[in-house]
Amino acid sequence: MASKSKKAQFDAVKTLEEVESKFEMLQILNEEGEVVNEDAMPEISDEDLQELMRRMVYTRILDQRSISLNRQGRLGFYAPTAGQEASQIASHFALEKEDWILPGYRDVPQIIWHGLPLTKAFLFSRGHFVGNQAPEGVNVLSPQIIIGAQYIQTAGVALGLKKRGKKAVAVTYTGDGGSSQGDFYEGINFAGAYAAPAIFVVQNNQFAISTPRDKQTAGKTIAQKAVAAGIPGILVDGMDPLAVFAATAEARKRAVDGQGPSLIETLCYRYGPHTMAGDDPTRYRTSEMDTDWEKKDPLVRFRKFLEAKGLWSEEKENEVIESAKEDIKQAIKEADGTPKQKVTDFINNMFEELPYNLKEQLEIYKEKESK
Ligand SMILES: Cc1ncc(C[n+]2csc(CCOP(=O)(O)OP(=O)(O)O)c2C)c(N)n1
Ligand SMILES: [Mg+2]
Repeated sequence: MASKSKKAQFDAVKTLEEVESKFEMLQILNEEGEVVNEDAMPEISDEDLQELMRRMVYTRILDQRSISLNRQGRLGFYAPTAGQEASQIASHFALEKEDWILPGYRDVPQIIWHGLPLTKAFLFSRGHFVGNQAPEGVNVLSPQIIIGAQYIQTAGVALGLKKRGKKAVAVTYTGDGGSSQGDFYEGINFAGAYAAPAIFVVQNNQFAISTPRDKQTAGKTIAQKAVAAGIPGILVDGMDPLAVFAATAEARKRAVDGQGPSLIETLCYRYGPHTMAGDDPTRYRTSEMDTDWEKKDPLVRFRKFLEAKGLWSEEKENEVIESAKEDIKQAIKEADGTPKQKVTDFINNMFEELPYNLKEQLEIYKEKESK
């Protein structure tokens, strides 16, 4: 049948354009350390501002030391964090002790600031089972290596918190690459459907190893993926500690008030390689790109902001650097002194109730280790 020349009653392309245009990036502190969005300024005391800076400086030193310890063969798996301090530390700073963190492999700093001893972080890097045992009351899971898997686990943890009537949230992190996984969509969708108190953070550092962000999705932003799950999503300047803090604090408030989960995309950059296992970023990134992003550095802009308020000084910064170095020295010594793991430790640590085949292997290794 010939179609009548009727005016379209709908315009799906326009709908998409309208939705995408809403996802503007939230920035509070610009690259010069000036407040450019007074209305969005979070409530945060001078002491907390200083503490946030202290943690970011400490974490930058931890990253530098971890890289050199890895090169000396004294650490194993390590995924560098420099450039992502605002994304990681300022989001964590908006949380409370009773919240649960489900990190990815690059998110070791957040679980350290949540209470995981540095020694255990080093043991995790060495693949030692003690590194996967968080002390009682430290609500963290081990860093997830399977990309995106922590998103589904977070929906479950958040639902558990809700069923127990806890005023706490489950917070998880993945990367731009992780947002392409089925687990990502399943996690945010399920949490949305059950109004589970979760915060889903995507640290968009624009590369999944060497794969650029524009190969992950046709979407203009990753934040907009929240719309399909019926949950709030926000794109944040991931180099701006105040914007990341404000967005996370808001998301947490909504979650504990019973309003369900949120998705936060933090636009950031990792200065180093993907991991210390040998990738070469110069093969997939230009030095111009590196320099442009280093100008946005979260520590530089926060330092300027704090100095203008009389809240930071070179002296303060040096104290933090020295104390970080001292802590790291002690922790690596302690890690060195930890008894080598035995195969039986490894097996015993995997299940509460061992399956029959592992029970058999356990006996074999008990016998071997007794000699
Ligand atoms: C399910 C799964 N597929 C592939 C890998 C291999 N892998 C390790 S890291 C990575 C890239 C992830 O990139 P992104 O999510 O952007 O996080 P980033 O490393 O940039 O922080 C891939 C593909 C994996 N660990 N798990
Ligand atoms: Mg990435």
